[in-house]
Amino acid sequence: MKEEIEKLMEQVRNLACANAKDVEEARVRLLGKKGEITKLFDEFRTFSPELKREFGKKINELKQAATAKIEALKEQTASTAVSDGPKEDLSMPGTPVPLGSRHPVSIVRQQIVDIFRKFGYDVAEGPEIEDDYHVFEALNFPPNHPARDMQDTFFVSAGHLNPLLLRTHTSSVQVRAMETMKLPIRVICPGRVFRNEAISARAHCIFHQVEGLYIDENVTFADLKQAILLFAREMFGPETAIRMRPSYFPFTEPSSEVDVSCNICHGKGCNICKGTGWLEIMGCGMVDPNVLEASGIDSKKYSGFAFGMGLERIAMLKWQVNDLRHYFENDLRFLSQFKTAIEV
Ligand code: 2NM
Repeated sequence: MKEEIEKLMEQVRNLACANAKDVEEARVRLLGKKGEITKLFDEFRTFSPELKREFGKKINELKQAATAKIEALKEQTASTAVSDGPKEDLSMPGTPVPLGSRHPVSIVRQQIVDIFRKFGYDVAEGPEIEDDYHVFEALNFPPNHPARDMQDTFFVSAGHLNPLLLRTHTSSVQVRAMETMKLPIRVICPGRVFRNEAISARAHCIFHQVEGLYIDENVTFADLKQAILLFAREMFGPETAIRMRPSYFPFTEPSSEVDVSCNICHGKGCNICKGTGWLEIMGCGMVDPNVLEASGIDSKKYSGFAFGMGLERIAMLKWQVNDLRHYFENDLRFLSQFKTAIEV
């Protein structure tokens, strides 16, 4: 009995366990119903009073030591309870996380915003759900203009004096800028716009614009032309030329379309510029005095120019994308081609 107790005491002292499962196994082996210490107690019970006196203290010490050791080991291994599988190999290479890429429309927007920031423009954003006043009324759209029709605009709530609708251009943000900003105003407004169009390779019901507005005393068409030329050279390269063609917008007078020289064929004519040597990139004009006055700006004292461009269109020209729908389909075969354009 003596050797047995000492042998088990030695085992208890040297007991070491890597995890909770090993601790439980040790507990069962020593103190379980058929455990070695339990068996010793069974034998002990059959002893004569003298023998009991001889071994009682030792056997109790053994039980206490074993119980304490098991408790201590349980605590130690509590956090390893789940790691009874193979241990983590910290020298293994990490799980690769594929790098995402920026959307081509975001890349183009960032470029345009950066250029105009450099020219001293602020950036403003506004609500996509707008009211008729900020999208049409304040921008000199006549009451029966086709854009105000259900055919062309998505209405959120119609049949109302000032219905809510999805903005068809970001000019509404510029109206809000004219209402609230101190003059002179230099602002560009990037954002998503909505038009009730059948979706095709060349049209979509959602697209993105950047519009710009500059209002101060004595702003002329020459300032407009210079601002656009500087922008075009920053955006499309220092050799870029611009051409302006007369046009019409309700909010500007005079109005113009802007073309840039085709930097694929350098004016010789190719299939991108359809043989003309020119690519249309934006519309612009001098802000109509009615628009200034509607927002409380004195049109005798102040004048301004404004311009607007479609980002999908510019991205199409930049990367020769032939179908607008690619921008909205989230097909990684398309999107992952713009990986190299990540600059941050
Ligand atoms: C364009 C073309 C021409 C424009 C006008 C205004 C405002 F609010 F000042 F009247 N914002 N944007 C404008 C002018 C937009 O986009 C093709």
